[in-house]
Amino acid sequence: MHHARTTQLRTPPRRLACSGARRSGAFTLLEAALAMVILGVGVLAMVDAQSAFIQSNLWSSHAATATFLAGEIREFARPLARHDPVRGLDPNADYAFGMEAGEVTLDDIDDIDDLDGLVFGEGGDMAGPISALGEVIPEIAIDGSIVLDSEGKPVPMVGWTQEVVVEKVEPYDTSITRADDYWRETEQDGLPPLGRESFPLRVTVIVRYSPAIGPTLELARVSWIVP
Ligand SMILES: [Ca+2]
Ligand SMILES: [Ca+2]
Repeated sequence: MHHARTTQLRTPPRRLACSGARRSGAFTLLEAALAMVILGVGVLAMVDAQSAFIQSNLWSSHAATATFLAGEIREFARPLARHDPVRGLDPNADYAFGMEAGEVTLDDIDDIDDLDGLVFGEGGDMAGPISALGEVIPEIAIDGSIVLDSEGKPVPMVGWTQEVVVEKVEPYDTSITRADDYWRETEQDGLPPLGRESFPLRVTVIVRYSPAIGPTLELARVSWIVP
């Protein structure tokens, strides 16, 4: 578009330049002015592209962080049994998913259903985000050092949360979700009997980021089936 306009405007000076040297000087100035406008547009466009690059770079690094944080929960859950090793789906708690009585801290989590409904991170149920080893991931400064609070303790990674949802699913069709206390004593709808603790689980991790300014964003949602 700019190119076409430039050609059009440049045509008259060339024709008039033949009629006198005095005038050609003035038009050369006009041409210089036009060149500056075009250069100006070019530089503005470059500045714009630069900020778009920074924006998309920020987006991709945040998307990578979100995927990483979801993966850490997956690794954390990998060695755990589906249900409590001692109490199973606790009859004293109406066979509910979640942490058993007496389980309070991160270290007490010893089965996958303990994770149901938990949010790791600021404003959540527990400190976080957490790593595969069950440790709170610290905030890292630009120089690579761990950010410490006024008491010298590491500050958890700022702005990030990991929410976990655990659901019981049908082994013959994992798109069917069952209630936490569901089981089948006899064959139903062609499906064989199955004990309360014998169903696969679907674990979903939702990673969110709250920027300093603006609304909280969901940046990753990862699900897997524990057979
Ligand atoms: Ca437990
Ligand atoms: Ca449990």
